[in-house]
Amino acid sequence: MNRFSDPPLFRRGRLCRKGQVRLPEGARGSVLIVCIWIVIILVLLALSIGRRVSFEARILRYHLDRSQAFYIAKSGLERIYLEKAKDEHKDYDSLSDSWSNKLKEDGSPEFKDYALGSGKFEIQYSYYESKDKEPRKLYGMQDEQSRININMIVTESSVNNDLSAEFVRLVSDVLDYDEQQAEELVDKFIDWVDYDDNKMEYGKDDYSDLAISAKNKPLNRLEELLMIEGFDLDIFNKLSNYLTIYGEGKININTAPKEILAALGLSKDHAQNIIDYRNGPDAQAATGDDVPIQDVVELQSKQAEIFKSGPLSSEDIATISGLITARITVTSDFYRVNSSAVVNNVKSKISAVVKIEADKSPQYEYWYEE
Ligand SMILES: [Ca+2]
Ligand SMILES: [Ca+2]
Repeated sequence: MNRFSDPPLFRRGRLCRKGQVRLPEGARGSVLIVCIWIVIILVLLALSIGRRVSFEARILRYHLDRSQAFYIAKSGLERIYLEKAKDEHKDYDSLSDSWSNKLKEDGSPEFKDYALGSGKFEIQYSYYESKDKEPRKLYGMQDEQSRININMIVTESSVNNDLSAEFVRLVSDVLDYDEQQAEELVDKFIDWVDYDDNKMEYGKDDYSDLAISAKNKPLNRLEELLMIEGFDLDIFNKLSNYLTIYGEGKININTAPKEILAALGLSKDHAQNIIDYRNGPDAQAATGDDVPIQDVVELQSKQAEIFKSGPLSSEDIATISGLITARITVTSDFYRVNSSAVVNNVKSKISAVVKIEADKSPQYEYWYEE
């Protein structure tokens, strides 16, 4: 037998069987403790890897849900544009049209909780009829031409005095200002956007005290009003529902709130008459019995039915005639749309202002994702 064939493995150990070593008592305990530690470390490692994998899976799930929610919100936009394209009344746009507030047979809104894929979307806005009435939630697009476009007040070379007078009337009505206070605010707005550095009577074109200068260009966002002296958040919030910077300027008398109709130069009674007429017998906007004004000339031809507060004076007739010629319409090309979608509690929202003309693809004026 080779003397090297079965060497003792440990000098202090005792050979018991071929290849095995019996350790002393103390050493055997140490090996057990080491083994337990190794097992503990392996378990902790497995737990930490498991946690990390599950965390990453959750993140991945969130991103998948978020991306699905975005595309569902986007589909919501396409769905409501289809409603506009299907609109049977091409000659007029009103609050009872299906793009504004479509109701299902059971009376519930079509565009609330609209199921699509693994989620749902909702298209909604607040309809303001007048400052004395609580706004109402409608499910559809909002007519941007129910608002005054304040970017039209100033051109590169001049101020449109008729449009600035409308803004003064609106400010005075909505903020309960007297004429002087309203003119001061509007003059400051005009100086901010007009192209020169000449101060209006009550305006402010020099902002060097704030180390800035007036923009001297049209607004790109309505929120820029907050840069102008005199406009604070409270004033902005009260006015912003009536104002826009999009569109070509004409006001749709089927969708405009009372304060806008009055700002155009109509008396408050006559503005209310128009709203009562278009709301129909149930005195509620965006319902089946609404009576949309189908042509601006109805303000003349149907004046007895529309202006129930009393016969029109020669001055009223002249105002209405002027509005019909240049300022009002019963159709709209510009719309505001808010589409929010939810997939597994993950939300995505798109807000947009879009120009929709017959037989043309929609063109975006504004787009915001959140
Ligand atoms: Ca200026
Ligand atoms: Ca109605």
